[in-house]
Amino acid sequence: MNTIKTTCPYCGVGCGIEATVEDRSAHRVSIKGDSNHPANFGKLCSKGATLGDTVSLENRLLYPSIHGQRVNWDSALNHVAERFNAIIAQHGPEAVAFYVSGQLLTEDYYVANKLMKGFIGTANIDTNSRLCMSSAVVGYKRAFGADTVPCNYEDLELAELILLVGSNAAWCHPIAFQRIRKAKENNPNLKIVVIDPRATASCDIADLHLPVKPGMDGLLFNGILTYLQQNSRIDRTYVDTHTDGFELALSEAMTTAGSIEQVAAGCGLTTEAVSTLFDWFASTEKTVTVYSQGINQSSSGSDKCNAIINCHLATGRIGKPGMGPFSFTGQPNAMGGREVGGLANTLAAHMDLENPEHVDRVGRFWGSANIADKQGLKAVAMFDAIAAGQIKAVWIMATNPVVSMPDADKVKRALQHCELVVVSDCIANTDTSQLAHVLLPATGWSEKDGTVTNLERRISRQRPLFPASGEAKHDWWIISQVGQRMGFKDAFNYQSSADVFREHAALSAFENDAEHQQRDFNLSAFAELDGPSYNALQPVQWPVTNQQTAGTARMFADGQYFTANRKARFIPIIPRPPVNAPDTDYPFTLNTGRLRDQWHTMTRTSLAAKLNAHRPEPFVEIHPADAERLGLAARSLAQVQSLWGSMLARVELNSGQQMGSLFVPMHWTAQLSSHGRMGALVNPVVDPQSGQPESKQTPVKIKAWPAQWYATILSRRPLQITGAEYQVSVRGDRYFRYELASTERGKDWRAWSRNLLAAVEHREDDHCWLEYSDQQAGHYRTAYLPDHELQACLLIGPDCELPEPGWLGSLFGKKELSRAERLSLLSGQPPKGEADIGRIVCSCFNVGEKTIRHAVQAQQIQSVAGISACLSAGSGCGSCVAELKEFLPKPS
Ligand SMILES: Nc1nc2c(c(=O)[nH]1)N[C@H]1C(S)=C(S)[C@@H](COP(=O)(O)OP(=O)(O)OC[C@H]3O[C@@H](n4cnc5c(=O)[nH]c(N)nc54)[C@H](O)[C@@H]3O)O[C@H]1N2
Ligand SMILES: Nc1nc2c(c(=O)[nH]1)N[C@H]1C(S)=C(S)[C@@H](COP(=O)(O)OP(=O)(O)OC[C@H]3O[C@@H](n4cnc5c(=O)[nH]c(N)nc54)[C@H](O)[C@@H]3O)O[C@H]1N2
Ligand code: SF4
Ligand SMILES: [Mo]
Repeated sequence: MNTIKTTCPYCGVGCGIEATVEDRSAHRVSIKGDSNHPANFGKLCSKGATLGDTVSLENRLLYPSIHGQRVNWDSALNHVAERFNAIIAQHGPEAVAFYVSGQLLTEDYYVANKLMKGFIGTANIDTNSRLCMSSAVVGYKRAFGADTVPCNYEDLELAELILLVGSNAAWCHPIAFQRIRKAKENNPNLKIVVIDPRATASCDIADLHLPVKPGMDGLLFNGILTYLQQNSRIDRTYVDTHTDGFELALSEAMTTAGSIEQVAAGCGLTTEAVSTLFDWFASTEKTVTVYSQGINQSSSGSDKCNAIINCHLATGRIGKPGMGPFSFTGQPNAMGGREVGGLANTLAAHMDLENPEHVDRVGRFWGSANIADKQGLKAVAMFDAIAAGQIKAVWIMATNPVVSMPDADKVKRALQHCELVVVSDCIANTDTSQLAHVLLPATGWSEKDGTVTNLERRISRQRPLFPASGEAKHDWWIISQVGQRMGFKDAFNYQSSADVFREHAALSAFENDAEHQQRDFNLSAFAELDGPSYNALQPVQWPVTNQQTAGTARMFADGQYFTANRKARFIPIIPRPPVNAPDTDYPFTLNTGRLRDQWHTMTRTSLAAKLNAHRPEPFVEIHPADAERLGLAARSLAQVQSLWGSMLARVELNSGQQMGSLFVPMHWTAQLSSHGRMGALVNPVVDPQSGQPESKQTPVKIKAWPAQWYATILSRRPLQITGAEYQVSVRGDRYFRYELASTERGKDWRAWSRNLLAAVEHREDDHCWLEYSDQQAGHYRTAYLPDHELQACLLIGPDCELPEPGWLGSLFGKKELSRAERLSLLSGQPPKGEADIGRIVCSCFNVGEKTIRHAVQAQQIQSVAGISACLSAGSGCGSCVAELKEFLPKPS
């Protein structure tokens, strides 16, 4: 057996993995955490732990195609190169664009950026990181003169106060969160504050939760700065020695924030909560402020980042153990993308397009006289330009903009009318690939070979477990081939990912010394790395230089920044609310974000039945009082609508939601749901500095959707469903699940269900079918069991009160159903004495909510440890621990 060390391809925590290939041809691999990797020391969350379930050939894109016709690589690459060249010849380089992703490896990303900015000669290359951390980049660059993340995971463990601002790390950065949880267990003095409009799983370890009014964090941090000044907590020596611009930033903060009462009122918080936060911040030297999409995805995201950084500079709490402003990036290689200059407004190796010296330097290094010297179009503007016909060719790599962009219906229309759409993906059917003229199959995680940088600047290797599937090729190879065929032969003559990495490292070191105004990003130690050393590369934090070969754990220890005078800059902040406030037509604020067990547009995580069990369907969370006022029942379907688009989702009541706010997960696509693609609703307004969209605060309205019937279908084989407006499909363990509903009246259910199954070959004999029908009440249930083995069951009713399919699903694991099981089948309830496990909470051990509730009650369990001891739940990856707490008796 072959054990390979690699890195998880999901979140920015960047956990190390030990993968043991059990069967190469069957793509069978067992996954465990790498106990030596400094990001996770052996731990993995639910997504990382189930990677083995996502590496099959199911739904893989395996061959290149043009207009739906399979072609060989030569034809596909020539076609792309010729069409790009023809459009450039006719309309100029500004008529073409790349839209890339923080899920490319650094090597892929480097080559894409080099081709567009260095040789095609325009900066029209932008990335999904625009939607993710472009505001954080602006924040760091404005303050430090470079996009430098100062902190590391150890700082989380050394801190005495951690603010989680707009970060649901419990679900989105689970292993980093578990390190915080552990640190808190080890150090009772460590306080955790969660600043988030809704109560999230991260509140589980919080000493204080501030349910801030959506979008008002800038005011809160201006309030902190004001309080620090008023209570003589400013570190004057640090401010005078290492910073510029304090007075102006302070006076702006004082003018806009006012008293604690005024801050509390503006932020929708109690005075008590705000003064506790201010007091803790002022009195705790070792403070880390973690911030993520609740800050970045805002029309004033850049300013919010600087409002946070201002507070750290004012107290000198940066560059020292246990403190600092810590932006948590999301994607596995968002950081690598920043390093290669993948954003339309940056240049390679942390250099700037607007700096002629930098442009000249990169041009000389690449040997190109045609390098872009001004910013390209940022994501939203780029798709607008496609819609307007100014951009005529776009190449989309490793991202799914038809789902994830704001105003996603407009993005879809733009691509429908674009002259040339090229899509590189490892998955065949995505909402974006449906609109491609040319499809290029990329290798997937288990086949890729290269590097990623995690959120603490740590570079780790991704190593291949299997050879490429079908005709899939590495992204860097595909781009290089197109580059060569466009006429740039020498510049793209790479033979391996090591070749690319070496060049990337060499560029970072090129003229990077005191004489040339030193830059933060420097991999001089790797500028001559040979193949074997690249293969053996150990996780290391940049800068990694010839002087400092072990890398750099923490930045700014010496108080020297990357501005011209080496001082950090305060930025004066005038807090702004979201651009579009709720009004009488659209009275709710729509918040969007992530779930524990899904990754973005679900192209990969939806392949793992275990991950689908946690939250199988798109939903909208609403405060129970709002739901009652609007007549929205739990589990019923509601229509959520904005000025831009609409969606349907199950109503979930949650008192952790603010009144006037709704939350929907960002994950569902048109591949998996008829009406769950939330991007269609999202306001495309952007931050003027960063171009990042305001994805968390779209004004919407919500109303009941008048469904006449609901249905749940479980089938051993996938079905082609027709005749239901609302549809969601879910991959289960050994079965496929469909949730359906319609506003049309019921039909001849028997004919309809037999017709559905007819497509997947079945025996007509009546004795294979169980059936229950109550026409008057609108109930119909049927099951198809040739030879007593369950093949499908359909439960149809007039309302949403259908049984949760937990127990039904388990029947697909049985060769033959017992008489008792057949008798209970149509009730959807297990026979007496057998427990229904209910919705899965712990995906590692497949423990459902009913089991947990029952055990807690029967055995009077008082702690999560008690649940784990009894059911194992929570003792695997630990991602469900916060949820397990909800089953414990509430302290009276
Ligand atoms: N399971 C899972 N993990 C992931 C991902 C995934 O798809 N699934 N994606 C990865 C990626 S790319 C990213 S960028 C990260 C994102 O990680 P996070 O930023 O932690 O995730 P989100 O759920 O997008 O948003 C975080 C929180 O911001 C809150 N919020 C909304 N509006 C406001 C506001 O006005 N103020 C404040 N303070 N908070 C607000 C939301 O309620 C939400 O709980 O996750 C990464 N990790
Ligand atoms: N409303 C709202 N919208 C959001 C967000 C939000 O919180 N709310 N979050 C935003 C953020 S932070 C992000 S990061 C984006 C994410 O949004 P997307 O980037 O659109 O989402 P993914 O599903 O990760 O898309 C990645 C695609 O690349 C493919 N892929 C995976 N690996 C490879 C590879 O190695 N090579 C190639 N060529 N393809 C590959 C996958 O199959 C998938 O189709 O969404 C943004 N959109
Ligand atoms: S926390 Fe989970 S998703 Fe993130 S890198 Fe680690 S195992 Fe992967
Ligand atoms: Mo992201």
